[in-house]
Amino acid sequence: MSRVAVEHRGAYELVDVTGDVTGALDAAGRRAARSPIDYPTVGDWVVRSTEPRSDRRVAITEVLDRTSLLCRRAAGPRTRPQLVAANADTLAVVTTPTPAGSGSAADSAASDPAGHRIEWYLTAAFSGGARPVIVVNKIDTVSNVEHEATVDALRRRLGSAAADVPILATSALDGRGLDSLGALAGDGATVALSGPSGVGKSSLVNRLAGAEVMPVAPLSTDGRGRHTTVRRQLVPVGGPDGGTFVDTPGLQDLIPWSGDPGVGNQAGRLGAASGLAQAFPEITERARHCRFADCTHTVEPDCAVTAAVAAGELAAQRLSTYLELVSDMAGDRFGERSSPR
Ligand SMILES: Nc1nc2c(ncn2[C@@H]2O[C@H](COP(=O)(O)OP(=O)(O)OP(=O)(O)O)[C@@H](O)[C@H]2O)c(=O)[nH]1
Ligand SMILES: [Mg+2]
Ligand SMILES: [Zn+2]
Repeated sequence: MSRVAVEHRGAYELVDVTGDVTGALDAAGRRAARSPIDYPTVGDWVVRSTEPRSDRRVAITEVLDRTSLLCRRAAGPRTRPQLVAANADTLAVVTTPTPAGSGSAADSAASDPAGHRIEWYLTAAFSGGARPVIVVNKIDTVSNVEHEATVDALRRRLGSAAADVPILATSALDGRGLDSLGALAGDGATVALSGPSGVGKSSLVNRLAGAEVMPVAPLSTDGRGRHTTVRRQLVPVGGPDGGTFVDTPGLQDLIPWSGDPGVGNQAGRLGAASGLAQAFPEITERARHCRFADCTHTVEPDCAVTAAVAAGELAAQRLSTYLELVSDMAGDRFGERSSPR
């Protein structure tokens, strides 16, 4: 069995016991592919030919069923999925702490200056069958009080979902919290890291691997990341537990893919509805009691969700975050919904 470590245009760097080879999907696989989801991606387990073809690539003859698929909506006007990683057990959403005095902690902790929103990542993880974990990195840059305030603000912001989302605090500089992060990849598990540019994803991976596997670069003068990592890459970490990390390029935005990720569990297929239900349990549970099955929780009468906000049982901010996410997933931001004329 081989695993896809790096993806190039039409070719894949594969790792297995015999070492590294480059592979390409065979003609039958290409013919059968209906969408980007049907192509191999980083983290996939594949079956390959032993002998290289004339172009010195081996043929990938089969992509094994995935246990999870992290998938985002590609930026731009066309509705298309973009794969982040396959078979990740955990999605580590990396963020940084909020120094005191930099605005309202409750708002800024969950959305960093680049505007990235933790709830989007959580929904993508849950939709695709990976367990989300939040990693607050660079805790060496703030006081303990500030770092605890960041974690508290995150928990408050995540509402009922907070119970299902562990929050780790790390420093790739002084090594704090790295054992907990490394432990997520114990027993041969795979942990994908995602988040905005410059939060220290590659620095964390390098620390865990004990080598400069991934390039790292300082922030630009305005404090933003420089998009140093340009490709997704599998990074095996040594140690008794084995385990694998997937480093990924920093994202402006991760909008969960609303289509079928093609993965499931005993309860059935996963996907956007299941992801939203896990990321916003207190909203989706109430929504079952709305008068209209297709209630948008905005203007409808007998809406159990807006009633909960009015009664002070549900934070208005939580509902507006949910509605914004649903609208992003529907592609409203790209003007895809045809407006009635
Ligand atoms: N003080 C401090 N600096 C850190 C820490 N982790 C990373 N950095 C610094 O932050 C900068 C960006 O780190 P990277 O690891 O390149 O960030 P990244 O998330 O991989 O960024 P992209 O690849 O652009 O997505 C570098 O200057 C790192 O040295 C940390 O825990 N503490
Ligand atoms: Mg990086
Ligand atoms: Zn409603």
